[in-house]
Amino acid sequence: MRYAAMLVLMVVATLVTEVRAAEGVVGYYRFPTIHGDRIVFASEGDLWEVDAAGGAASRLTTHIGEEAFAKFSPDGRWLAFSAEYDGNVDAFVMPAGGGEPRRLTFHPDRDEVIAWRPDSRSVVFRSRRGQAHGSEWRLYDVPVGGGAPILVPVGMATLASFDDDNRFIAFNRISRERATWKRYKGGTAQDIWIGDLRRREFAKLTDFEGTDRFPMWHRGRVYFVSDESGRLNIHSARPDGSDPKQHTFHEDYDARWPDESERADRLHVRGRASRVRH
Ligand SMILES: [Ca+2]
Ligand SMILES: [Ca+2]
Repeated sequence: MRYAAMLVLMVVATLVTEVRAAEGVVGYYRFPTIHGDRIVFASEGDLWEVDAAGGAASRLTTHIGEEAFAKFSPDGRWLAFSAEYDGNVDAFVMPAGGGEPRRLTFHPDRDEVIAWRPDSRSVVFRSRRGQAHGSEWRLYDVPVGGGAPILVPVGMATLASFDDDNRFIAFNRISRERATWKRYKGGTAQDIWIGDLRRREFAKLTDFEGTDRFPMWHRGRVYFVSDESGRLNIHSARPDGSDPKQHTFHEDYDARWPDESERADRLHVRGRASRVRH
């Protein structure tokens, strides 16, 4: 498992180099999502697709509005993302291979795509709609076919991932992933929470005083990034907090905005593509 994770991190570094060489320009590549051999990422205000092995990237969107936060559905059929097409950020979905985006949210607050439910039937996005304080995000489900968003009843929540049975959620209550502060240990340092959606029971997975964020549920473990080593690296633990492990050991750059995908029996984890200097 450890070697698979490190291998894919290396592949992404190669990918960035090859994309740069193919276009003859230096890019800024953010918010990657992976499914099987396919990676979609954001750059130049559009979404791009590239093979996980590297090569030239293809532009999936061309609208003047910015697209970001793309997430492949677990079955690989769909690509959900957030875009500024109609005056503010809303959630959209389109076929994974490209096609006409279909709008899923219509609220004047930002609606940022965070995850999919395991059955690929609904998109989970975060929004501050209806909140008195601007820093309090909530999670909402919206059916892939469209419909009224439904609050995910876990209280304050930002980044999230669901187990394969759709019973448990791993999530952050606080959003600080855009901040560039290093080794922050103040009052808004992020921890991972585990929620049992059936029994409505919640507990902290992590208690490190620094940053633990981007939970990714995978085969009975919860993976996340933590700066416990001084840099943001990939860690994991069982849902009860036992058997903690560190999987990557980057010392120069943080692993940011990771994503995971199932392929055969391997876990794919990658760092933020833009961590490569440009
Ligand atoms: Ca665009
Ligand atoms: Ca909106």
